[in-house]
Amino acid sequence: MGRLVIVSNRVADPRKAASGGLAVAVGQALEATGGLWFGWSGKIVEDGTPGEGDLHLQTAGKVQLATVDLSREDHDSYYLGYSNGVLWPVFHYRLDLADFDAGYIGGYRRVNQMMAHKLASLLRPDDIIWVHDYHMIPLAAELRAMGCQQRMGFFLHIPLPPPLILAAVPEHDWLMRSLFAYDLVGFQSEADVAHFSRYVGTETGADILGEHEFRAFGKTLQVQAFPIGIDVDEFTQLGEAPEAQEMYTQIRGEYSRRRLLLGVERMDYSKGLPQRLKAFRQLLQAYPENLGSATLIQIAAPSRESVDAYAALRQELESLCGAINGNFGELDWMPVRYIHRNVARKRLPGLYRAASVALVTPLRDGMNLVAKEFVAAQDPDDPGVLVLSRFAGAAEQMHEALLVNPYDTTRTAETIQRALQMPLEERQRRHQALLGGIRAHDVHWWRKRFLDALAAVPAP
Ligand code: ADQ
Repeated sequence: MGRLVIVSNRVADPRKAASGGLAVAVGQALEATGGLWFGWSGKIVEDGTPGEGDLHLQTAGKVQLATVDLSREDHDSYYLGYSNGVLWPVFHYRLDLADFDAGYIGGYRRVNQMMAHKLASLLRPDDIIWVHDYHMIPLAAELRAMGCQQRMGFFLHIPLPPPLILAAVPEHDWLMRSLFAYDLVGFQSEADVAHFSRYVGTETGADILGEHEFRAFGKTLQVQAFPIGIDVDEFTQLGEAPEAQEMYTQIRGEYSRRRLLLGVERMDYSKGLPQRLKAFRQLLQAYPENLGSATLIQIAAPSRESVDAYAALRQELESLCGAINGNFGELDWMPVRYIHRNVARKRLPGLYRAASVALVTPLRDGMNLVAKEFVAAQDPDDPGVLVLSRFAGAAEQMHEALLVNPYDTTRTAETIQRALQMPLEERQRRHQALLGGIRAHDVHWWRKRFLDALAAVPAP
């Protein structure tokens, strides 16, 4: 097989711990095989010329890192504007939060063109190119326009919404047509594949050749669900290291007389944080035996703070936490501990293990790796319970979690109560089944399945 070339918006040194699902999964994939990782350097050149940026090359172990700087104008229109102001909200079904500024698309196209141009100069004829996520949808089309004939695959880490929601993006037909420049397109869930199939069936008149094969614009495209996993062994080892053990001992000590509930994510409106806090408030109201005991540690790492919708979310969350603590708290018990910071990855397993219940309740999520990490970190003899939103891609696989509709506050609170009271034998049984699933479908399985499927695509 040829060299693996990964393209994603952000590039991270795979030898260093990263936060963010994509960085974690892709870093591990590349470290295993070696190859080239290409993307934005993270640097913004204030007075840079749009459509231009310096290319930086660096070696990190077996991996070559190639990154490009962005001008301020490109960053604002391509990254903040089109990627995070249009595609992210629409793909998470939030048309109300989309900012359809007609100026953004120019930057999105320009940056994809520039990226394609820089990448083309580094490519070898037998490279296998694997492009990640919504920032880079048109990259293959740009590379093809320059004559690149390598095998190209695309994986979307976020959901693909139903056709009528997708159609709200003014450039939806251009975006979806761009996907046909790839040989293989992967989605997180079967629901996403079904949305794709319905979209191309109704909007483009594509021929549906088989469950996974579509023909349109003179091109045949393979499409499949490849649910992403975590590196279970790595995460288990991380849990045995001193940082995680210390975290576990400290939290268990602090909460020895209490029941701990835990939420961990980037601060993002897709993660259902206000709804979760309302369900927790309902739990305290409806089941007063939890007063003085149930404590929610909510970690929400800062994310995309210069996008307006994120600042509003932060305010809403802070006010909800303040109100819950004010109304229910005692001198010796605060129901919510809200932390607007990253937790060091090495400490995370200890925190997960100390919790009786994890609340993973996004309104929409491509997959959600926190759900899988929580399961991997548990003590099999005395495991915690996972409360999982049915709207996370992970819900298609993790049937033994307690599935909830996060918009339904009353029943979510009921389910949290059930989780807190679940007998040991049931917890063990559910945990064992969940762990078996995430082990069988881990990140190595995901990578191999995608790359095998890409290699198997018939030559044009
Ligand atoms: P994200 O939206 O970032 O990923 P997720 O899948 O949960 O969501 O991955 C988050 C990762 O970052 C996890 O590894 C987690 O441990 C870490 N993390 C989150 N908050 C943290 C914090 N406060 N401190 C430290 N670490 C933190 C996108 C999609 C998801 C999809 C992934 C992978 O939105 O649906 O599962 O990509 O494809």
